[in-house]
Order: sequence, then C-alpha cells, then structure tokens
Amino acid sequence: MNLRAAVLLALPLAADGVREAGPAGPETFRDPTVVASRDGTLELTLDAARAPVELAGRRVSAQAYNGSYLPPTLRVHPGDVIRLRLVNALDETTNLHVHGMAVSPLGTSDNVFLHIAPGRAQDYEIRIPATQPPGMYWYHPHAHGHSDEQVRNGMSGALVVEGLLDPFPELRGLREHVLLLKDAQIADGKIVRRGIGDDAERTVNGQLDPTITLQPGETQLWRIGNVGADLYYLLTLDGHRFYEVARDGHRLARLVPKRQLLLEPGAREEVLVQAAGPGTYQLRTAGFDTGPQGNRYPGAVLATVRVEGAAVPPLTLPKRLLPVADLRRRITGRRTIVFSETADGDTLFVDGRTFDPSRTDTRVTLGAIEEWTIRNESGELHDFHIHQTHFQVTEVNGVRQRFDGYQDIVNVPVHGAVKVIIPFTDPVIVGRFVYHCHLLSHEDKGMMATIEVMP
Ligand SMILES: [Cu+2]
Repeated sequence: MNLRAAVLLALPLAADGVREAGPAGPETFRDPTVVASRDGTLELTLDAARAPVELAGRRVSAQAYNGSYLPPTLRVHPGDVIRLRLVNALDETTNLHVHGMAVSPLGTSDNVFLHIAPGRAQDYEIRIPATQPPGMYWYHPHAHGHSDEQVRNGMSGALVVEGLLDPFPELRGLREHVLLLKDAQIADGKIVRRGIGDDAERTVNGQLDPTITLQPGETQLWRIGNVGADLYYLLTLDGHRFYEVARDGHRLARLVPKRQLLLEPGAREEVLVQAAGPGTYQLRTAGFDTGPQGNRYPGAVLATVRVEGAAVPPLTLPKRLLPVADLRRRITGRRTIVFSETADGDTLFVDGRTFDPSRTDTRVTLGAIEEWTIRNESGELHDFHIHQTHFQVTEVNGVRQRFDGYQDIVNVPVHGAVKVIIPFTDPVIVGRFVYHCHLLSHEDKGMMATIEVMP
C-alpha cells in the first residue's frame, strides 16, 4: 500500500475521534440530540427499522429509531401535546409507551394495547397535563413479547419535562447532561440476545467510557436514566457525592447526598454533581448479583470525569427543595401483588397468572389511594412499575422507609416484600393500563398484569 492510500484509510478513524486508552483527553461525551416542543406542540416522526447504528465505537446492525442507537431527547413543558408518527418498518409488531407520564392510557395516547403491525404507521397524540411534574421520563416500545429485544437494540430515549430547577434561583443556568445507560451484547456486527448481563458492553449515550469535563467547583445537573432492558446499575463517582434532586421524574422534598445511586431497569436519577479539585475521576457501575435464581454480572467504568481549567466558587446547595404530600394517612384500600416464576425461570407470573391483555386483573375507582404489598416469591430480583401514576414507598422487608418523594420503579428483594401507596386520583388516567416487572425479559415472559381505573 502506498503512503497516500494509508493516509486515506487512516483519516476516517481520526475524524471519528477514536482515542487511545490512557489519560483522559478533551470532552468526548455527547448528549443525545434534542427535539423540543414549540408553541405547545412537539412534532416528530420515529421510524422503527433495522439499520446500521454507531454503538461503542463500532458500526452495528440494530433495530433502531431513525437509524440511531440513541434517539432524540424529547423536551416538553407541562400542558404541551406530543404529536408523534411511529412508522413500523421492522418485521415485527411494535408500539410506543411514555414511561412515567401521567397521561391518558386510551386511544392513540399512551395505550400499550395498541399494536402497530409491520409496514404500518400510527399517529400518536399525547396530551401532557399542566400538572405533570417536571423531570426525566423516557419512551420505548411496549408490545408484549417484543419489548425486551427492541429495547436491547437501543429503542429507548429520554423525555424531559422542563422546569425541574425553576423554583430555585440559585440553581438556574447550570450546565446539564442527559446520560442514558444502555447495555448491549454485540457479536458478528449485530446486537444479539444472550443471557442477562453476559459479556454486555455498558455504554453511556452509546459511548464506551466517554470523557465529561467540569471546572473545579462547577455544579452540573445530570439526568441519568437506566433505559436498557434488564440490567441494574449501581453508580459511584470517585471522589464525589451525588446530590439527588429527583427520582423517576419526581422532585424530592430535600436534596439527598448519596455515595451510590441504584438504578433498577427503567429508573431515573436527576442529581447535582459538584466538581472536586483538578483530576480524573471515574463514573463506575458496580458488579451486581440478582439472586440465586438470577444473574451475576461484572461492573464497568461508564465514563471518565475530567476536572480542569479555572476554578469557580462552589454554589451553596439548598438543603430543602419543595414539600411533597405524604399519602400515609389517606389510604382508602389495600391489596397484595405476588411476583413468582417457574423453577427454570422460563415463565413468570403476577398473582399466579401470565399476562393476558384481554383479562382485567385489577379494578379500582378513580379517587382511590391504595396501599399495595408487592411480594417476591422467587429467587431473583424484580422491579415493580405501574403505568400512568407514581407511588410512595413506605416499607422494604418490613422496615419503614423515610419519605423524600415519589417514584415509579421500586426494587423488590429476593423472597422479600415492599409496600407502596399508589394514588389513582388524577382523572386523566381513567382507562386500562398495566403494571409489571421492568426487567423486560421478565415482562415478556408473562410478569405483567392489567388494571382498570373506573370513573
Ligand atoms: Cu422481574
């Protein structure tokens, strides 16, 4: 090969920003692209198709939205409407769910019973109530039997409702980042499906160990979402604490300092990070064991944080945020939900039954505020999620929990139980929807049930 040919071959690599291992260089971290609402409306087409995508520095064939492993972040305000056309060019059914949003489950809104056949398109219209809490939500397919594979392939993106820090003038104008945690098993240039966690590449925004830069003392808002299919993330940042502002899109009553953040599949954490002195620090996820009947997978470095440049005086962070209503004295009824599975783990149940979309498993009347005990009778972890509403976690294995704010995902310990209080009080959620384990392979194997909220 002559020199000129060698240079031409080498150039695209350099342009792609491939870097050697070693000390962190300039910022390589990329936020997802953004599609924002204008004049109260967000318009967007999502083309679901198999396409070559860029993932972990490679080109990989994947089922993807708009040809990208990382579809756009949708940014909306309370009261906006999302008009979204979903085009299904996959060879299997798909649909769309907006996780965590208190929107209607009916018609062409957040209706998971609506399935889009291959070759068809569907116009969704999702009206966001003016009361939607500002924070981080996400979107992904929710067609039973296909959710796990499509999300594993990268069909998940962030949805941010603006206004999280607006009540706190001292926190205005912070630089912010969206960090989407996704894991992929890659072989022969394709995303493949092996056991849960086996040889999974752990990525942030589809990148392997990107570098994020901060100035010494600088405070940033990080909106972190576990938008992968099945893995737990347990995050630490060397030499730093996270200051938790919101969990699952719900602002807490106080700023909670944490050394570790547990993000179950589907969970979000919005945190302030205040940079320490100059240096290089790693954002890590710890190894995880989901129980004797579950999976064990190693930890990984997710990103490198480089603190450099001119120091800025650190902000004094507020301790209190805004009060959040405690539901403990307002319970109108109680029920128990049981997660279980067969010994081989191939079939999973809610209350002894696998998912049947035509059956209504639970009925509640609008206005109810119910305490649910969720029991895990299996030898592995599950995480409970309910659509259209949020809940207050009050007990884990009989231990009373401090109340800081609501969430829409909660871990259910092996052979253990959690108690949550779920408000069914917002008239917009009247209709049928689902609750399930958010390890999507479990959901696809039956661990999902239906609920109807009646006026
Ligand atoms: Cu599960």
